[in-house]
Formats: sequence, structure tokens, C-alpha cells
Amino acid sequence: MKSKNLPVAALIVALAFIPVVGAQDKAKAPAAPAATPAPAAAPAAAHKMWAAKDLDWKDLPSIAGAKIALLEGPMNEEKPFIARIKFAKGVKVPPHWHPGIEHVTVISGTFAMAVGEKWDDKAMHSLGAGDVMIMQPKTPHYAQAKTETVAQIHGMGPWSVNYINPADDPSKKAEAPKKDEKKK
Ligand SMILES: [Cu+2]
Repeated sequence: MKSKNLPVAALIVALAFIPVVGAQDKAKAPAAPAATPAPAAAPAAAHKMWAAKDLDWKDLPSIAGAKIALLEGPMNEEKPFIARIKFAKGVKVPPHWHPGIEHVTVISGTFAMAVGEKWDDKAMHSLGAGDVMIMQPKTPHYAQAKTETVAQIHGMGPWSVNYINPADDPSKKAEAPKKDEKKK
């Protein structure tokens, strides 16, 4: 297997070195000043780093009691995404499914999950910091944050939360009260 891949790997290495060698030669020649501006690179895929404390948390309309920080996306397009979801202690996510594969990594807290269309406490398994789960597309499942929990999800968009019981969808509940808003 390695030997089959070797020519490709060698080619990639060779290609990778061509511009580097060229750049070094050019750099040597005119005794380049230290602050030479970087050549205009493709801006599309910039290198990104985040400190956890700097994440930009926003309300997540589809899960009551949860906030989301998007790292890579957007999540509503057919693109790879990474997001963190922060659940307040006790938050329940009723049975639902996602259209694509979803990889869940618990960053902190305790997150209980089970597969199925009906809530069953006894069926739930707890995931702690560092634990990982892979949820196949359209698999019904449900979850509860036993403590405040931060989970990272990554996969291929578009991502959405599709509740088995539409009445469980808080984003739809938020729209519904408009008619009766006067009551309160
Ligand atoms: Cu889910």
C-alpha cells in the first residue's frame, strides 16, 4: 500500500518544493529586506486558529437552552462544517435527526445520548470530555446535558435539527406565539 502511494507522494513533495526553491533563489539574490510583503496568496482558505475563550457564541434557535459557535461553515451549505454547541445544565434535545453524518466530540461536561425515536432515560449513554460519537445521517436520537456541556460537532452540511415530533422544535415555537403575543 505504501509503495503504491509512493509515486504520488513523491510528486506532491516535488511539486511542493518547486515554488519554495524558486522563492529562496529570488530571496537570496537581492538581499531582500526583512519586511518584504508576502505575495498575494489565494484568500479563500486562510489559516485559522482560535482560543476557546474567544469563540463567538450565538443563540441556537433549533435547540432551546443551547448556544453555538461556528468555526467552519456555513452549516446550511454542502460544505464541511465545525461548530461548538454549549448546552446549559439539564437541557434536553428531544428525538431528532440530522440530514448528514455528524461527528460529536465532547469538549467538557457530561452529555447523555441514545438512538431512537422515543425518549428512554435507561437507554442513554453518557459521554464525557474527549469522548466521541459518530451519528449516521437521518438516525433518530436524543440527548441531555447532565452538566453544562460543550460539544464539538463536525460533518458535511447542510446541517439542521429535524424533530420527530414537530412540536418539539423551539424554532417553530418561537414563530407560533406571534399571533397570541398580546396575551402576555
Ligand atoms: Cu443530534
